[in-house]
Amino acid sequence: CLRPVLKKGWHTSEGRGRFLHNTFSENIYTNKSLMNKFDFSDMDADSPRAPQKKTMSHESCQKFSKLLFTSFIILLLLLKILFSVALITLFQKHSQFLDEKAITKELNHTELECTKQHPLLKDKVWSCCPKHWKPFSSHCYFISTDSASWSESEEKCSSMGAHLMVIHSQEEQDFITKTLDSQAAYYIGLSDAGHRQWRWVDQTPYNESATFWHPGEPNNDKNNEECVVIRHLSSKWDWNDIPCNCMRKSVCQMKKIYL
Ligand code: MMA
Ligand code: CA
Repeated sequence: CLRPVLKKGWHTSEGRGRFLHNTFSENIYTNKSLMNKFDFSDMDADSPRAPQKKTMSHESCQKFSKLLFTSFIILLLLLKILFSVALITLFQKHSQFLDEKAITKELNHTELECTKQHPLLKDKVWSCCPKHWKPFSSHCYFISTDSASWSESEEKCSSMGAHLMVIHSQEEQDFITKTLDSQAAYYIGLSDAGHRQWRWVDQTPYNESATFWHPGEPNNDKNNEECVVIRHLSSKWDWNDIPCNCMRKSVCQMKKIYL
């Protein structure tokens, strides 16, 4: 855009004033052109401080970028810390929940009745049985008053974390029979695994010398008596084999819980 103005100046006879004006214009245009060349377009051309302003602005911009970047990194770090803390807390809560669930599953009962152990037994001080269960020696006993088959009775005991009663001694049998109804028969945890192989539900060995069969039993009457009840006959509590599908009451047993 400089050239047309200069041409106008050279080819007219309007005099010195016009020429000077054109020269002045040229100077102005030259300056403008230079400024265009150096791309100061966004600055005030009349101000000598303009380039300095530009430098300051660039530095500020750099500082601002640095600050923004640092803030971003700090924010990222904070987020990372926050996320880690949340993750650890969540993991701890989950572990606690699993532990509680395991304890509940292990206990199977919400209320316990406990007695203080001998003071010499330091580690676990309390021995407990679930509420409504009877404690004897190292076990707890539950008398089921509804009748069921042998396997259903065992399943019911199992659902409470117990099994059908395993009789280890005369004392144990006497303790439990004191509380039973003498008109009823109760399944115990003894059954025929086949060919008169007697098996306790808790896998303790069948010890012939610690059995309490009624005289003449087990007789496997009609060849289908594979489960055992304890019943009161001839003023004595003893054992009889009966068919496993007979509906009878039962006694559940579990080990005491030590806390
Ligand atoms: C019933 C039944 C048997 C038992 C006999 C004893 C008739 O059958 O309880 O298991 O052996 O009585 O007489
Ligand atoms: Ca029998």
